[in-house]
Amino acid sequence: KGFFMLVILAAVVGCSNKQYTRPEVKIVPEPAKVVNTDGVFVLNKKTPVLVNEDNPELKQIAGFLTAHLSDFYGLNASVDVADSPQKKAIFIGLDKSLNLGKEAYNLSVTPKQIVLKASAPNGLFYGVQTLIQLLPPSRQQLSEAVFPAVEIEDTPRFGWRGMHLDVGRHFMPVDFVKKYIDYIAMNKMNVFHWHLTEDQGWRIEIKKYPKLTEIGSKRKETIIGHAHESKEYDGKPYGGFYTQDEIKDVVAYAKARYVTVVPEIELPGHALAALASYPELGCTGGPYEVATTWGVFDDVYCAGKEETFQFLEDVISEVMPLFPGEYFHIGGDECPKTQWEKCPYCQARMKKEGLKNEHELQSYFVQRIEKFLNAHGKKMIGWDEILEGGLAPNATVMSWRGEEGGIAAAQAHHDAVMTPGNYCYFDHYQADPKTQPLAIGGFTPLKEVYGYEPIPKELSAEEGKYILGAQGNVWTEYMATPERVEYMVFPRIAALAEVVWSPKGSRNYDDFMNRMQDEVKRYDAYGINYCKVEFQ
Ligand code: TNX
Repeated sequence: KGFFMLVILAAVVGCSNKQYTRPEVKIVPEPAKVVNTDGVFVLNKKTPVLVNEDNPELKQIAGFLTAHLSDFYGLNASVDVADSPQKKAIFIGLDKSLNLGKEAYNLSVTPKQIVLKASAPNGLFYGVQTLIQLLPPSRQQLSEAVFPAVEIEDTPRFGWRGMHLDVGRHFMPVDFVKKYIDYIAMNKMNVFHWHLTEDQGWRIEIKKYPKLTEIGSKRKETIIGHAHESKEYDGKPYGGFYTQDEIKDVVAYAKARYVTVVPEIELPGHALAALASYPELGCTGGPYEVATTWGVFDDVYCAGKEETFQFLEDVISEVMPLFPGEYFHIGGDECPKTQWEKCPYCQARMKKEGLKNEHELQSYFVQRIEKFLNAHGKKMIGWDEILEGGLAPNATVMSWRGEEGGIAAAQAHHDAVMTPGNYCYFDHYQADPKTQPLAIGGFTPLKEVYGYEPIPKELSAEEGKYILGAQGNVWTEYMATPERVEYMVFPRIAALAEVVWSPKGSRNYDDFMNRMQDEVKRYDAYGINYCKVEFQ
């Protein structure tokens, strides 16, 4: 009988200690090392978030966590300063002596406390992204939030984890560009490649050349449907551009989320909007019109005239200071040589410089621009056509026509970023076209993206080091709205994030899809318009 009483007593004591089920750890992208341990850490209304230095950057990082706690669960945690981890607190500590990589972090969640440490703020920011993913994926009012106990040591596989956005074909408002940066950051990606100029629109204010936006940012109408099967236009004028103040605002927003913005000013091709604004920059002198259809156009910057280079150097001089990152993208893709072949200025230039063909003329063009960029402390990056006719001495190659460009670059000991169409083009269909909104073509479902390996097997271990990483490209010919961009980007961005972040050996599609079940709930909570075909 006495024994029976004891059991009851024990049960009563036990019950007064609330029981928590340990949530499953489901992080995307999968961290480098995860050890599941027993128990949970319970955050309540009194749990503080501590940072170990009284500085705005650390407080801002902690602020991303407290903002999530309040936005998702109505829990208002305070941010305070403390030298060392405390019981019943979340501690975010910058510790240079740890000697971790800049983007690496260690996270320990025990029933007693949470300790996040990194050698640089970047790592702490990614640790916070992980902490957010340990919490319930849906919005709900809570008095307590439960974290599963876990030990995580995490570091990215690649340094260039990029997403591109073409705002030339369709302009995307500043508010959406910021959301896009949020999406990049929450996937632990770190480069936003902003494609700012196109045949169909020039989207960045240049004070010295006001016509670029007065004329070049507007087109008289837009083609409906596929260019090759439709000549029907919507009859509506279309336009938009970013002021330099807006650009600065976006760049600062990205910086706070550890995203570097790489601007792209296209040359020598995809330049009709610029030529429509300043016709003297073309071989024939125009007149030209901002393009109203998609494709590749014969009229490009004249490579013979000095004023072309003066113009581009002036433009670049205004753009460079707006973007503190080290890379400047000069395009370089799809430049037909038809006008150059007929142009007396271009032919005279070729003769004077001893250039054998128009590919060498393009190479001359790009190398001149590279010299200018390098002299101003910038590294040049361009699409893989810049390999043709001789690669500029310090150039980084963005390999889009398959992997060949990246392979050639790495073998020549040049850096490369991999963006092959078959895996990284998010303008392709992701499911049966019959069930999908109109897209440019191609077929790149989620699983295909997930299966991508950025280091081509053709490369030796030494050459493989020149592969900086990979990037998803989002060309917007058939994406007229932010909602459509979201649809094409999600969930494929998550697959690519894992490709560039997680260790090669840990990749497992079924496991990824299991973790994605929570991630898509988060998409719902954020109101992201993602493609649901794989989640029904
Ligand atoms: C080729 S990818 C282009 C873009 C188009 C895209 C459509 C690249 C460097 N150039 O101008 O939008 O195909 O997929």
